[in-house]
Amino acid sequence: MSLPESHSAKRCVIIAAFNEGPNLRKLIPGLAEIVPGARVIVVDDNSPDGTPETLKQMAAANPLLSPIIRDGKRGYGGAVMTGFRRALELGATQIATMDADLSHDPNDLPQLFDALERADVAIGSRYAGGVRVINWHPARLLLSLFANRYVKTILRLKVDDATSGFRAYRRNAVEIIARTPISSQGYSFLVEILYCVHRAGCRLCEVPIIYAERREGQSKMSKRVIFEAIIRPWLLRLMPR
Ligand SMILES: Nc1nc2c(ncn2[C@@H]2O[C@H](COP(=O)(O)OP(=O)(O)OP(=O)(O)O)[C@@H](O)[C@H]2O)c(=O)[nH]1
Ligand SMILES: [Mg+2]
Repeated sequence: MSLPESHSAKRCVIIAAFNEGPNLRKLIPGLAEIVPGARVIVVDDNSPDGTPETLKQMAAANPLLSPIIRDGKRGYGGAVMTGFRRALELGATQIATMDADLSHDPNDLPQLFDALERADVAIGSRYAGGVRVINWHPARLLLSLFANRYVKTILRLKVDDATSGFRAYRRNAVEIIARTPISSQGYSFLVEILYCVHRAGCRLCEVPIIYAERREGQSKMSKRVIFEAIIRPWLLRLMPR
């Protein structure tokens, strides 16, 4: 009889962070209780707010925390890819990604990991079965809803939230992503890797979550990110298999 996927899972949580010191100080200590034994990989781009020092201090007292400090701000997508590679090296079988800004509730992590019993990728979804977003400006919410409808139509993805960065992946899905050249950075990165695993035949599922707007720190949303989000789905659709 085969054991359930979660029974022997080696779990990793990847957090991309830039200038998120105060948020990381709130987020990281609680993770050990929520996902016992999980490795936490924080990929920071040498944040000028002193996050690298904070992470080094925290790691000295927490053997499950592995900070990776890159040599300058190089984008969200590359940070997550660096985290994926480290998680694979560490032998992880289930890998989650979440933001550092407390928009993603770490208490949802067990549900996301458990959903890997029935899928290769579990998406923490703001929009499956209704909208669950707290404190977003209506214009921001409309932009996000429109972006999702746009992506879903062009790429024929059967999910309601293709731009959520709160996800859990089985190792096989991360291996597929790691050996694929991924070119986007902002939200498009999340769409591109989802499309990549979907095309490779991975099963996707959505787990409803509540998303809260960040309280501290600054958004890294920019015009460049929005422009990329408009163009990229077409480039992906035209890409040969
Ligand atoms: N290492 C690294 N992390 C980044 C970079 N850009 C963004 N991040 C992190 O990626 C996560 C998501 O970025 P946010 O700025 O929250 O972007 P967002 O969630 O799309 O925007 P908001 O809804 O406004 O918060 C956060 O934890 C950021 O700190 C980057 O260039 N390098
Ligand atoms: Mg955010």
